[in-house]
Amino acid sequence: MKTSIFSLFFILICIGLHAEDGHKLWLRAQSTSTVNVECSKQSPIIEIAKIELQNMWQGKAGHTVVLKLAKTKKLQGDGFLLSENQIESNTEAGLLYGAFEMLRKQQTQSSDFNGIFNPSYDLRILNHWDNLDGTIERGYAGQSIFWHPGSEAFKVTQEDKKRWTEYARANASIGINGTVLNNVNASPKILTPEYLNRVREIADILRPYGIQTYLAVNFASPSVIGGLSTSDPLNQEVVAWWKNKVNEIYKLIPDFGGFLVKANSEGQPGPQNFGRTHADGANMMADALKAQGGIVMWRAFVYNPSDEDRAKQAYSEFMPLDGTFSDNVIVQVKNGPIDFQPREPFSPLFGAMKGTGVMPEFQITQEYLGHSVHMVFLATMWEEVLNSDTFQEGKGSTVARCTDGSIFKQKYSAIAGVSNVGSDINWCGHHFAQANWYAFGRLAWDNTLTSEQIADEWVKLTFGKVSNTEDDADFVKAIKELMLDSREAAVDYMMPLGLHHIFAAHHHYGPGPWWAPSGMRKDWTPPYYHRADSLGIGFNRTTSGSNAVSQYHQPLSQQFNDPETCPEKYLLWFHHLPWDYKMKSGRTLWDELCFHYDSGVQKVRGFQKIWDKSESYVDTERFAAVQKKLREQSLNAQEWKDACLLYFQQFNQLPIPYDLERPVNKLEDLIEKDEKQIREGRRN
Ligand code: GCV
Repeated sequence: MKTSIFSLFFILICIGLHAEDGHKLWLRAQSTSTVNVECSKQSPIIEIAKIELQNMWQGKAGHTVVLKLAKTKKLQGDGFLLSENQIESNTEAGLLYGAFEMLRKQQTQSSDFNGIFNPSYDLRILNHWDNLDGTIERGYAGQSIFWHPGSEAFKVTQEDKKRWTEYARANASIGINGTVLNNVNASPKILTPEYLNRVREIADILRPYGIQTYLAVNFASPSVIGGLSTSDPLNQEVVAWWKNKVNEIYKLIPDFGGFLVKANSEGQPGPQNFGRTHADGANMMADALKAQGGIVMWRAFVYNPSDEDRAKQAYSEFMPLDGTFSDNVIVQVKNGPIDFQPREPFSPLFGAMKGTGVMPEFQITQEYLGHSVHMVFLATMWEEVLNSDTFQEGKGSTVARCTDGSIFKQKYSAIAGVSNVGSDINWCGHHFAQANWYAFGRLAWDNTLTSEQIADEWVKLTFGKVSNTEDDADFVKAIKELMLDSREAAVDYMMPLGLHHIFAAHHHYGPGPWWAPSGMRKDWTPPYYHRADSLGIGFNRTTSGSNAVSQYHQPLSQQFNDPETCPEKYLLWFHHLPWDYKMKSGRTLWDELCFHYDSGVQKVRGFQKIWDKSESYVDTERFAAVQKKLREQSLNAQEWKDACLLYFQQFNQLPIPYDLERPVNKLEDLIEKDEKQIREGRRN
């Protein structure tokens, strides 16, 4: 009896040790044979490339791979040339990326092995909105992996180092080569010696993986931590303070990347506090960094509670400054004109700022797309943005080509993603949210990849389904379809047809089209955005309204201006239309809205079916975890549909089409549920 209990205990421990917690991300292959890796040079990066090849090798046993540092013109930046026997690159980091590409091709059984792989962007950067107390703004996967509160703040443990190493490896495997360690709502304390020393420790671990460290800085630092009476960028003491600070940083971190700045936005200080412009502020910092090769990423996310349509404000403020920024300043622009909504048209700044370095900012963390509860694969959204034609330099001036150096010869090409990484064992809170981290890296490396290609790779790498059996292929196909459909589903059950920002309260999770507490800034409340009334719904941004359409290049401004030619996915973004407006489907606007909300719910119910059918292909732990999240997503989708339709119905008094499923929630219950959450401080 004793023995059998002992055995059972032993078995349980073994199972526990092998429990599939998702920690290994897409890097779970183990070598099936040996490989010889040769390189005439030795360095920490090259050593890692060798080890990775040896540890994950799936190719011919006894094969030899040569890592060759070259000076080849056809290779750009960290680009590499791949063949079965050799990886060639002009940079050491390129050899590491080549090693990971070779392994990825083996693991996904890809047939096109040879070729040149040049990165689309020089700088492929994650932005962490991690606060120094260990919390993460808009983070849904635990605490910061970089910062700890209280007495733990400056201790670097073995556990920290292990996590930073794993993090660096995961990033290197997808080509990410930079990371901003702290929140853009930056604490000035980040520039104090204690924190800079910790930054040095982190940078030392990231460096051998080819990752440069950057910091978000607070514009008022000279006065807050430097003891100066001002932070005016034209004041000579302030200029000297930043120069000294930059020198102090480079002594600790010789390959430091530079600063990210959120200025004069949502209460953050900036040059305008001193009557100066964004360019004055950015150039002063850029000057301090220039000699060391550092850059400034200056965010264009600005808006004030003025009468001007919020969607127009970034363009209004930044366009007059075009051509006045130093060449080591890159203006960082969110993908849409408002704020990472489930769907927005691209920001009109892309392609318009012809004399300025401009980089796209995507949000990997799902602030507005169901946090770490909803399964939403974001590659389709980013693909849509990157492929949007701005027409700024004629047809084909896509956002991708306007920002990656193909059209404008800016000194640096760059792209940023707001990270979804936290201390959770599976890194991102939802197993499928890992796919968004993966997708961002892959698109930053190659902005012509399709979301279908990326999903295909990720599913195979993450669930190990690469055998060519029909069953495995069916599994990969089904999961891929689910992922590719997931963002449109979220748009449908949250904000179809161009609706945007109709979330409840500050949490940006559930529906709240009614939410407008008295005294609240109007542009922080949903009615400002949906403008529903007895006559119709939508924001009039045409020439007869806020005229945001004029910020787009022809033929887009004209196309967006007319409801007949405006793509229906942006209809209510640009137009306020009557409830009985005739849609392309022949339905009225109201019926179409109902149809989209219902279809979003049906899609999620369909995802549940697909997932349940996949049970035998997925390990028990990840299967159960995803199943649980899908259940919650399904309930949430229903709430979104019911809340929005029942609320809008109050204005138009029209029936929900009778062939659609009826609401199952009452509006007053949903409002009460939301208010209760606000009262209890949950989800704020
Ligand atoms: C870091 C939105 C978010 C804020 C975020 C801000 C930004 O407003 O809700 O949490 O602040 O964007 O991008 O700066």
